[in-house]
Amino acid sequence: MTRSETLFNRARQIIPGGVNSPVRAFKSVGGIPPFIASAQGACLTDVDGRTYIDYVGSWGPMIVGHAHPAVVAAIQAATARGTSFGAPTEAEVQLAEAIIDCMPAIEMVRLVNSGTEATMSALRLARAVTGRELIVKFTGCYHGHSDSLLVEAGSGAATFGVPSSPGVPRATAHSTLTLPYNDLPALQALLAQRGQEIAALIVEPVAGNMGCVLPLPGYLQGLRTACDQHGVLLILDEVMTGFRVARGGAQALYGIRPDLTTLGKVIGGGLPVGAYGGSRAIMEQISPAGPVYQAGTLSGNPLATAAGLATLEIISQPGFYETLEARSQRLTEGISWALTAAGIPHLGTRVGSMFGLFFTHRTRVDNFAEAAESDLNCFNRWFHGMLAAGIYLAPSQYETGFLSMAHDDAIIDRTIDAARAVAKGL
Ligand code: KE4
Repeated sequence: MTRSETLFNRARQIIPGGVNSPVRAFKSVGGIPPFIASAQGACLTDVDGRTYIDYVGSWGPMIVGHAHPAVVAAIQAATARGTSFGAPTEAEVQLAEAIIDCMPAIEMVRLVNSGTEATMSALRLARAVTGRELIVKFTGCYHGHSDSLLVEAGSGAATFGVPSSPGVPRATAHSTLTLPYNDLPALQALLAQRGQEIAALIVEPVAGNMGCVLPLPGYLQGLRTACDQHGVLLILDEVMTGFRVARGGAQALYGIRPDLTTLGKVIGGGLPVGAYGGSRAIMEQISPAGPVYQAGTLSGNPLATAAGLATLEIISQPGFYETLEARSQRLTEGISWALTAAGIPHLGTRVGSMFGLFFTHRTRVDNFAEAAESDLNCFNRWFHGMLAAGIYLAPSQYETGFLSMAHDDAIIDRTIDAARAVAKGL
């Protein structure tokens, strides 16, 4: 029995599913998740001494690579000055300024501890400033686990949501309407009918939680226009895309100005940071400046802000995104060639250094229903074949892969070689 297996058995006795976040348990792909002992650059090492090339990157934060010397040094220096004060610090001001410098739509920002807190707070704020109660989300998009967002489509599109988890009150789910992603007419019809009741719509500008699904041309601009026509706030959930697909996030890449933006992952550099921001007029409604309450013991934590600031400094260096783009393109093209050579039907998707792979005959996947047509058995064989070859991919068809600046040409070549060998056996 491997040490990971021993630890997993021990963990399952005292932690639900043996993990502190469900996707880590490998339930959809099967098998025992490697317990990680350490990470460096592009690689993870598990407790049995096995090393993997990592394309999960802690689900997005590790864009500069694991244990980057500058990030480690910043955290170590902050630690020596004390780990938490529960009082304002200069680093929080600096991180807020760094975020605002990259995203002009954000004039004011509040730091929290996770993406879930960011989206939950942004929705409360949107309801408060509009005086409306309904929200709209899109099937297949994930925005964290607050009650309003653990909702799936009801009987038909645009009907009231139903809880996607036990414990979510029906009344809460009833306040969330769900629509298919990339379907502008469906949104326009809903807003024409109920726009005056809707506070906000929240959307992943590039969907990363149904696999990697891109917005259709004009879709995001269409959301913006539809929201403007009905006084609905547009919340871009950039927890995953923020500072990932571009330094200014998807809103810069696609030229969309949201009313509110939610952030996480990269801005914490691997430590717990989330954030939400928008215009001064909206954000000044947040306590203590305004009446909308939101708080957090460890919000703006000195270690987390140090890690975030060090990370944002690295990604702001000239050529960072251009290099990441070139490497990401070479990786995903190499994998696709390997699968094509082996005669495996697939569709690769990518925006910047976030990428997906569907085992499907489809030439496009525009929404969750189409993503769900993929061959999950083939995905699982692919996942385990690559894991055995030392390549650590996201353990679910409905997740997204991430590159870091530490994924150099040698790492990418090794990955493509592994893909060639695994593809032949699919
Ligand atoms: P957290 O609460 O996990 O920090 O962020 C929630 C969240 C919000 N918005 C988007 C677009 C997200 O992708 C996430 C979280 N992403 C998942 C990965 N698909 C985190 C991994 C996990 O749940 O363990």
